[in-house]
Amino acid sequence: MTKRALITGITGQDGSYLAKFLLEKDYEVHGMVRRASTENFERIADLRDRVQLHQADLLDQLSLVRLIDRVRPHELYNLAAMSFVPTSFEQPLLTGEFTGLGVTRVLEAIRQVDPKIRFYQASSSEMFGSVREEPQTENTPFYPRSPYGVAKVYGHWITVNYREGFDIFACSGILFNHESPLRGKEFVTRKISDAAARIKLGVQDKLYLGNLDAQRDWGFAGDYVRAMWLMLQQDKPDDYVVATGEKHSVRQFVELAFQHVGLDWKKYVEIDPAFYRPADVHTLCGDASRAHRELGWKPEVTFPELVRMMVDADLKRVEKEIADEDAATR
Ligand code: NDP
Ligand code: GDR
Repeated sequence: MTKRALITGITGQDGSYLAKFLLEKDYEVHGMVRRASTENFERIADLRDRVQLHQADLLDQLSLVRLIDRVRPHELYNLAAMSFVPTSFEQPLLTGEFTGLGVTRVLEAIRQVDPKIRFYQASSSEMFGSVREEPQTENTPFYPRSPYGVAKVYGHWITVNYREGFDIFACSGILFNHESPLRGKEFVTRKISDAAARIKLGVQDKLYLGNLDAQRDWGFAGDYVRAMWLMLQQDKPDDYVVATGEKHSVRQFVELAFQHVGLDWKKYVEIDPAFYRPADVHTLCGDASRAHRELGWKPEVTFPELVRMMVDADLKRVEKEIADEDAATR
C-alpha cells in the first residue's frame, strides 16, 4: 500500500527535506501552501513534479478540513508556523494565531475528518527558554522567552491533550536548532555562512550580528526530519527531544565559518544592538536519549561538518550569482 503524507510548511527548510525523505521512501507526498502573489517554491523546485501542492491556510479552519478530506493522508506533519523569533516580538498576535492556535485547527480538522491520521507537531527547544536544567529532556519544565516560544508551548500541550483526550496518534517532536544550506537567511547560522562567502568573494564588507555569546545545540536538518518520520512509525505516540547533545556559541560558529574561507572574523564582524532581542535564550542543550533508545535515532552530521557544508553551499551559490551578473552585463 502506498502511504500518503501531508506536509504543512512544505515550502520551508524542514518541509523540503522531509518531502525529499518521504519520496525516497515511496510515499505519495502532498503539501499545503498558502497563496501568494508570487510563488515561493524555490526550496522544492526540484521536487515540483513529484509532490502535489494544495492551497490552504492555518488561519482558515474550513480550508484545513477540506484539504484533509481531499488528501486523506495516513500521516500529517504540521511544520507550518511563523518561525522567526524576533518577528514574534513585533507580531505576537499573528504568531499566536499561526504557531499556537494553528495547531488546534489542524487537530480539529483531523478529529472531524479521520481521527486515525497520525499527527506530528513541530515543537521547539525555544519552549525551554530560560532553562531550568541542563541538558533539557522531555521532562524539563518549560520557560519560554518569546511570543514564539509561548505559542509553541501551547501547540505542544494541545498536541498532548488531543492524544490523551481523543486518542489521536499525536507526537510532539521537541527539536533543537537545525540548519542546512536551505535555512532562511535571517537565522544566525545562514546569515553567517552567507556573509563569510560574500566577504570572501569580495561582494560584502561587514557582518553585523547581535548576541555572540548565545549558545545553541545545532544539528543538520536532514538528520532531524528522519526523527520526525520515525516518531510516526512507532506503536505508541509520544514526545521526543531531538538534539545533538553539544552546544556551541554564535562566536564559535562565526570563527569556524570564517576559518573555512581563510579569513580572520574579527576584521569583519561588528555588533549591532538592533539584533539584540527583548528577551533572549542564552543557552540550550538537549538530551536525546529517549529518541536514541526508542527510535534508534542519532545525528550523523557533526557541528564542524555542518558549518563547512553551509559555507561551501553559499560559496558555490554566490560564485554563480556573480558569474550570472557578469554574463548579463557583458
Ligand atoms: P521555515 O520558516 O523555513 O518554514 C515555515 C513554513 O511555514 C513555510 O513553508 C511557510 O510558508 C509556512 N507557513 C507559515 N505560516 C503559514 C500559514 N498561515 N499557512 C500555511 N503555511 C504557513 O521553518 P523551518 O522549516 O525551519 O521549521 C519548520 C517548523 O519547525 C516550524 O514550525 C518551526 O517553528 C519548527 N522548528 C524549527 C526548528 C529549526 O531549527 N529549524 C527547531 C524547532 C522547531 P511560506 O513559504 O508561505 O512562508
Ligand atoms: P533561534 O534561531 O532564535 O534559536 O530560533 P536564530 O538563528 O534566529 O538565533 C540563534 C541565536 O543567535 C543570536 N544572534 C542572532 N540571531 C539572528 N537571527 N541574527 C543575528 O544577527 C544574531 N546575532 C546573534 C540570537 O540572539 C539567538 O540567541 C530557531 C528558529 O528556527 C525557531 O523556529 C526554532 O524553534 C528554534 O531555532 C529552535
